[in-house]
Amino acid sequence: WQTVKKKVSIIGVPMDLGQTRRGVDMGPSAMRYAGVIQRLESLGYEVDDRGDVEIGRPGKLDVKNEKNLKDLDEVVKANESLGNAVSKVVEEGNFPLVLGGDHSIAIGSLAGVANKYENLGVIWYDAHGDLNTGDTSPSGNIHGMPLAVCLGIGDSSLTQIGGYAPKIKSENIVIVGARSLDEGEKELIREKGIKVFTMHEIDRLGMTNVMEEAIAHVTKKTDGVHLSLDLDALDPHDAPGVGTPVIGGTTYREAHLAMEMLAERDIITSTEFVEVNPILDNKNQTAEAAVGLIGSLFGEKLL
Ligand code: B3U
Ligand code: MN
Ligand code: MN
Repeated sequence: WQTVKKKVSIIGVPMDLGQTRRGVDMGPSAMRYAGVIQRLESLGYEVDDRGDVEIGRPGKLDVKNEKNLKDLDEVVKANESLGNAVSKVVEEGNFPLVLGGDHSIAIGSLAGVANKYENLGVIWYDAHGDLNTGDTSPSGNIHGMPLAVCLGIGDSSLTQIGGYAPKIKSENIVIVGARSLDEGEKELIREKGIKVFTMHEIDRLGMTNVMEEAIAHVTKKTDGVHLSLDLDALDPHDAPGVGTPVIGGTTYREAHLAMEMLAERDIITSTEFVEVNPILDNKNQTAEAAVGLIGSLFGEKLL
């Protein structure tokens, strides 16, 4: 016998306007080139590649406005389209796999899934908190803000994408792999009581215990869990092709273990893999790592 496997719908988002290093728009191509479709098909999934969401080109790139939100209009437009595309996938009963693009696209992914659940949980696997707003951001880069936006914090043009806010509640979030948090982000984490497993906890408890606790936390009050995986959570040795590498990250093996534990528990209902930048990469190593992790998340075993 074979268990019924959901059809996986892939949506590419060649977004690079949420930050200032060009090249991350090629992330979806790099992951397709690294064989993401074949990898899922070999695991028995039916895969339906819906192509890429269109990204507008502003006349001038990286222009900050008085709100400290770079290229805001195009980021909003693309995330509205992504939200609609993801929403359709969920309504058809398929599993949405979103390929980025910079992390600002999590706003659209979550806009498309969050209203399909009573209480959506989120695992934010990232070196960063992505909890800035225009007021706290040191850069004005919207890719450092999506988790705050999904909590309903920030400019309403972002928080209202998909027509509703907030998308998620602070008690249903867990951040794993953090090692670069800005002051405003730390304050928000304390104020909202957001559960964070920094690299300190991963070193101290080990990835197995961290993931056990993370899974317990994120499934307590929820009826679905979105995994938002930023490749910069991995150590730059294992994932060099990212815009903002931070030394001292999770190893390739720890990341695989985390994905394998999520597969065993079968809790993930939607996901995105973001921040793969082929221009900064070493022979597509980071896209290949991403595809390997996607394999583990979808149930691939070593034996
Ligand atoms: N926290 C910083 C840096 C950053 C956030 N996300 C990434 N980098 N990838 C910021 O600009 O908000
Ligand atoms: Mn991120
Ligand atoms: Mn990051």
